[in-house]
Amino acid sequence: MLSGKGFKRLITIDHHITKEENLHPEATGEFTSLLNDLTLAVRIISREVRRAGLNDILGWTNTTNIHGEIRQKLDTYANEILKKAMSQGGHVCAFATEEDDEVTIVSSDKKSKYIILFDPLDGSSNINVNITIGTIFGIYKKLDIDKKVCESSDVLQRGRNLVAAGYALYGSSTLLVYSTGNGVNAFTYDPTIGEFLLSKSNMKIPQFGRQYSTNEGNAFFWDEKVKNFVDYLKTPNQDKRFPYDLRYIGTLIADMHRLLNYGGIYLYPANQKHPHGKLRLIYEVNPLVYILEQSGGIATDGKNRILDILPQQIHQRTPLFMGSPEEMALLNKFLNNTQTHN
Ligand code: AFP
Repeated sequence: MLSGKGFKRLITIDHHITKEENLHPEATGEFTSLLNDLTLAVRIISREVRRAGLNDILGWTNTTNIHGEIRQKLDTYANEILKKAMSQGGHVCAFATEEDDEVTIVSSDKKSKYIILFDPLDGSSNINVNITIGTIFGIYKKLDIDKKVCESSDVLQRGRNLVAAGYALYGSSTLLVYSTGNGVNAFTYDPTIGEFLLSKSNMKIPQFGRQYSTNEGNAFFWDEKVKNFVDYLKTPNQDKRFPYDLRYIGTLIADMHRLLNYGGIYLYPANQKHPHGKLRLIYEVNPLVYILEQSGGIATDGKNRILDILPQQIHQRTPLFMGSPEEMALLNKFLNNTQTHN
């Protein structure tokens, strides 16, 4: 039985969103309403994920997405729910999702000033085996709010222009983590009352950790500097932190959430199989990196800050290195050849 001690104060996500919007005197309430629509979609997806084995929603559809991956039924379901929820309030002018080939223009009303990008269900390969999956979202404003229709430049903005981002994790409980640029807060879903309650406020990534996270099955195809860096993490030295533990779930959000809590480093470098990296920049990587930076972490593609990259197309991929300040500084030494390991 939950004692209630875990929740310092009973703050619902709706209350928190309203409180944050009130920090901006010019706010109209539209953003609050937008986030409320989003959390409604997350509640519905969470319900279906929890019942997935019971109501024939597990398994594959007969279709593939733009990436050539066979769609899971739950992927398609989550995509449809999010699109429905995000289209109904009149605040969204366009959205792009991992599952759709093209951008969808939702409204050409001047009032509709937000652009939403989402990965409806990250970690598809884990769906059928009951391992944590999640939803990622990022929200931008139209570059020129006086213009009616969104243009491709509105959708393809740098991650640093995000006005909010977050993720829902369908794990041992459903957790929603989000930021509007004022720190990172996590809310745990209580299904008996249908509310997300604040469970961690102002989350900060540790300065360093002792875990690395990567698909090491690709190591053969990595650049020598990256191989060298990972070998270094795995080798004991005078520093008790070494050797590092390997932790890899294969659901980016789950790996990122562990990183946020325990520190260390996550890497998905470019390799010969994926010369431009595997992870999708605008709806997968940017929102997570926005959260990570808000918590004090650092993320690059090996050269550039992720949030400074100007996307050229919606399904663009990127290499990704993200983590605590100390591991990222160490990685840079290896990438710049100022440290090696033999
Ligand atoms: P989707 O399931 O949304 O397509 O994303 C999967 C993913 O992008 C990410 O969630 C994983 O961490 C990563 O791929 C796993 O890739 P590997 O299977 O190559 O390790």
